[in-house]
Amino acid sequence: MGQEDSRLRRDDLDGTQAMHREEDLPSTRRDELTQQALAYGLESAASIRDRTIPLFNRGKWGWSAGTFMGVPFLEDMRELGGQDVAILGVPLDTGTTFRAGTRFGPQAMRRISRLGSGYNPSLGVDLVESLDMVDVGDVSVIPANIEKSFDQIDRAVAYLHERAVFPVILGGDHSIGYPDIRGLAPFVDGKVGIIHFDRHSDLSESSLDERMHGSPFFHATNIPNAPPENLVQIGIGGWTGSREGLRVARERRATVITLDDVDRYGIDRVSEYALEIAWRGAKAVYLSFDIDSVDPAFAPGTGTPEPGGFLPREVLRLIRLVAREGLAGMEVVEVSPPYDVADITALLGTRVIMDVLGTLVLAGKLGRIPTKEPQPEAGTPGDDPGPTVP
Ligand SMILES: [Mn+2]
Repeated sequence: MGQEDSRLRRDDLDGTQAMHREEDLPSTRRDELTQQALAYGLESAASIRDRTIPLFNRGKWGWSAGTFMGVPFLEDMRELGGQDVAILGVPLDTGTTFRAGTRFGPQAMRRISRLGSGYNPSLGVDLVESLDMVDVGDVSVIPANIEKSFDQIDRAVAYLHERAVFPVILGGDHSIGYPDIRGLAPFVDGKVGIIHFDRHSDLSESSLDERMHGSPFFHATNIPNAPPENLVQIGIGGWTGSREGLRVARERRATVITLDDVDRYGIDRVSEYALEIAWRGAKAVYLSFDIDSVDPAFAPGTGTPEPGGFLPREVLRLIRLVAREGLAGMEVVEVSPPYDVADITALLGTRVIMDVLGTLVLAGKLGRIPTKEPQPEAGTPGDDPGPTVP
């Protein structure tokens, strides 16, 4: 405890020692892992300066929740092709204007999706038998730059379409709707219709000077083969919508169906009308599902809750009805786990996905309905029709 012991010299600091040791530390293994991630995760969009960032994130930050429904993780993206469905996470909340948190949406939906077997007794469909599904992990988004993130998302989604695998996109805030459609449109030989569930029309050109989560459909419907006449929005209403969005909808002749319209005309008629609008002269239809279309009593885990939304039973029925004509892809956006209660919002998001997939299978639009080899055995208990109830 002498006077000289209390002298503090820069050379004696742990920090200084670490600086010197760092020079001698090899980076061999890290470099190998980076190269492997680039090989498996593919090259990023041209706008990304750091070329060590792969297009599909292969592990760094995130990716710890297991895969969606426990399906295999496709680590090497060069092997994509021939599968029916690819689950793609887009952990972005840079587009939120107020309450952030949707970057945790993909991992929350993946985690709670394991509550379920893949079989649904009311649809009578077994996704495990009917679909070859892989989880391809997350897009490497650039949180500080939404336009670079759009470039990454567009490129990743385009890669899935190029390989003809049905994309299920786990958002993410709704800004990703624009690059999701930008990645799809070049692969459709004709017009793309959009069926959009939301309390908000998301048709503003910008928010806070940028393209944010209130603007995906303004920019998506600027894509030449995604015209606004084929955009149908279902569930709009409440006090968080933007006036500009309705002006744009009027000017561009998009179709806005409020929740009061749904009450007035009923689920069945609304679904038929939505299909008619989206499919008019179109070759493909994309489904964009904002979880805030559901009442916040059932979906509190979202950034812009708006009371008076759909009941889960209503929205699941509507979703099944609009999916039966086939889809070119889907997204579930705005699940924000920091605001969630007992995972119910994330769970509902997974159920929207599973109901759509089950419907596509039953409609013969995706995968297959497997049948057993016929078993020629007379008088099996299965032939017994059971007691008749008078
Ligand atoms: Mn919304």
